[in-house]
Amino acid sequence: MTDLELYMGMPGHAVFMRRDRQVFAHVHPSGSAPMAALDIAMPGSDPHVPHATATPSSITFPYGFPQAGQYRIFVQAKRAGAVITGAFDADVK
Ligand SMILES: [Cu+2]
Repeated sequence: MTDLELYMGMPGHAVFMRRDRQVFAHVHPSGSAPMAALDIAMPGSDPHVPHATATPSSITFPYGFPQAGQYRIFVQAKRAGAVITGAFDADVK
């Protein structure tokens, strides 16, 4: 894939959400602290400030599921000017 573009300052965004909504994480390819934690550490900072201007040809999202359960994972990226969204299900044992 060579047409990835930065979207909101990042190559991609992923949300991991357990079906009962007790677990929620917004993750970027570079890894991500919870936004609430970032805001405490760096008040007013925007986690979507880009770390790099070059977009990679593929993106991965580092995430360790903290608890078992049924998860839905949403991924957003921008390709050739269009934002694409994918939804995936994961059964974490
Ligand atoms: Cu994001």
